[in-house]
Amino acid sequence: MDRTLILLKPDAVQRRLVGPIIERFERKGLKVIGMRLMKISDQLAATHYEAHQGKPFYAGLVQFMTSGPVVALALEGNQAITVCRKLMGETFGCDATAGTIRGDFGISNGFNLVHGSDSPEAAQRELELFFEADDLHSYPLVDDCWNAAE
Ligand code: IDP
Ligand code: MG
Repeated sequence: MDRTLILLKPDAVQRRLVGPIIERFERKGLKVIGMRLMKISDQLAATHYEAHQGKPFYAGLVQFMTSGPVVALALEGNQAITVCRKLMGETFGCDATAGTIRGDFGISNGFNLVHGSDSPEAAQRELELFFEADDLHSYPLVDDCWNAAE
């Protein structure tokens, strides 16, 4: 079982798309093991996006991500990191395939609704940035058997 960090970005909250987007992940078979509505500080945005420091879009990205509340989700499931990235679609809404979250709900480059960890190392690092260990919950669901790897 993999775990990944998903952020529903400020545009998702502002556009009242929190429910429809979480539904995409749940419907696929991912389990919500942590969830927070929160405001990201400048410091947290800088740490989270440190790989992008120096890029032309960096300042705008930090400004966007700190502009209003986000929903942080910790999701668990078989191949969760890869599966979530596929559900999200390409980075820019205008490029993202229809049927994906970014492909169905947005057309902007930067305002692209969701963040998802892109590797196991990133997932572990990002989950620790957004969640205390006590706020991640392992629990059985009645349909776990149908979402198992085997
Ligand atoms: P990802 O979110 O698909 O992993 P990254 O390349 O890691 O994409 O970029 C992080 C975020 O930075 C994107 O989700 C998007 O919000 C923003 N971003 C990336 N490239 C651009 C750009 O060229 N213009 C504006 N915003 C960008
Ligand atoms: Mg990325």
